[in-house]
Amino acid sequence: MFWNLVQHKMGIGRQLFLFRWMPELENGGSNLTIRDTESNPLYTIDIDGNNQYDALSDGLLLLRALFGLEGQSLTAGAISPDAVYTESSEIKSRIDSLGDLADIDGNGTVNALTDGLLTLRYLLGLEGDTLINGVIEIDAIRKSASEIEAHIKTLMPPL
Ligand SMILES: [Ca+2]
Ligand SMILES: [Ca+2]
Repeated sequence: MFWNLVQHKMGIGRQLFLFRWMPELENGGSNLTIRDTESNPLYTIDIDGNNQYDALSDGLLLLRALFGLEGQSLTAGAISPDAVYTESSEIKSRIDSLGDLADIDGNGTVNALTDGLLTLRYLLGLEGDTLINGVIEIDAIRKSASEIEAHIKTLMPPL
């Protein structure tokens, strides 16, 4: 079911089926913890800590975590051989620490089928319309591909 859903959203489907990862944030962005990536380079999307940004490890781990997967369901097949962080609890903690930075489209919530998919697509090398097609919410602050790309790049400092 999970992969059917992801494959659907990776295509051209328009239906927004949102998973609320942090329901306490639904009231808006005022209670988000603001983090400064430039002064704190620890906040990156190198989730498994192998000093590389990879779609099929880091991107997939982020997407799965945003879908609420835990334990083996979170990490199976998605940890690089040279990963520093291999336990699902460590992976989840690193993703949690991203906080509002993982809100790629800036709409105030962190969602799998928007923020998670945008990150995975970007790590897969997709850009422009292919990057954002079907996954930008109506209330997104960052709506254009260039804005989305710029935000994701702030989470990808040189390693
Ligand atoms: Ca990595
Ligand atoms: Ca968002």
